[in-house]
Amino acid sequence: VFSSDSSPPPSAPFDHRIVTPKPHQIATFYTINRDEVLGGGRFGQVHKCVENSSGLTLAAKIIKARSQKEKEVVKNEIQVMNQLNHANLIQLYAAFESRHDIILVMEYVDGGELFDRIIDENYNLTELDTVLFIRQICEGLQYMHKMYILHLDLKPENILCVSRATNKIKIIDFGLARRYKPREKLRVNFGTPEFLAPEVINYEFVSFPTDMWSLGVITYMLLSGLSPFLGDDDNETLNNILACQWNFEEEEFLDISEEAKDFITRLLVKSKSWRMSASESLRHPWLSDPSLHYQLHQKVQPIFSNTICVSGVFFQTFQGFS
Ligand code: PIT
Repeated sequence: VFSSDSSPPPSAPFDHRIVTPKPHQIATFYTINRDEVLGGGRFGQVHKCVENSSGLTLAAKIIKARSQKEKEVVKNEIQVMNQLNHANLIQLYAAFESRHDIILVMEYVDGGELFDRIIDENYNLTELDTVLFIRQICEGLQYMHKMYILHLDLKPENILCVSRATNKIKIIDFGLARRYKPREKLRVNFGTPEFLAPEVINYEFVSFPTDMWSLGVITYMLLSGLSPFLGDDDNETLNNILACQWNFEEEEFLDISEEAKDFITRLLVKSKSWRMSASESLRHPWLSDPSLHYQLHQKVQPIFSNTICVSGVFFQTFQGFS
């Protein structure tokens, strides 16, 4: 039978908790595996760890925070995570504060970053796989937005796969997340501008549609392996975003459904009030039409496909079809 498995990922192996940072030594209660860095360590250092009393396997994120100001930023992240109880959002278990850092102990998942599936030749991401991933990101976002919380840093690195065998995901990194405040502007470090919404670059008000722009960029990347606004340098990338200059001209889109293209077209809209919301996205045919999903399921799969990365652009090589 055909099924586009829409069941949620497993919940965290503990009930939702309201966490306050404890002034204790984490080493008294947890054994941190310093050798095992999770997720490639892009967000500082996340280690696998075990709670001594229960034997529970968890993930510990060590955040350097010396000043009171740096500590307040991390405490905001804890406050945000305290409000979020959803299977598609990584759950917070405990927190420890010491002089030089705050450690967040979180739900452990073992599937690696979605980012790695975009570039890994061993994963042939089909359009139907992408539907399943994007639907779950949308469900996580719909819940966050219902709770009046913006993520503001959605990108493939911040989406974790639950296991290598299934297409279940959880959203991580609430370091920039915050309660929506009308007329709040956002200052961001321009580390990687590829995912920034026009209103963020322009230092205008951020809102729920700011996350929906990022969802459009992620969808484009999962379907093609290409980054829609990436230019030869950051300046060109920022200009492409501000001009909302992007297209489906690359050959990677030849086999992609019109519904997928329509979905992206309704998210990568410069004016934030015209973008689809998370709820509208979930009702869009690309995510909701079972007969479309059946057609996608029937499609032939390229085999021996390889992905190479040249100066930040992913190229897919085709050697045949099965
Ligand atoms: C895992 C497994 C893994 C990485 C993580 C958790 C990281 C989670 C995380 C959560 C945050 C954040 C940064 C990273 O700011 O490979 O179970 O809130």
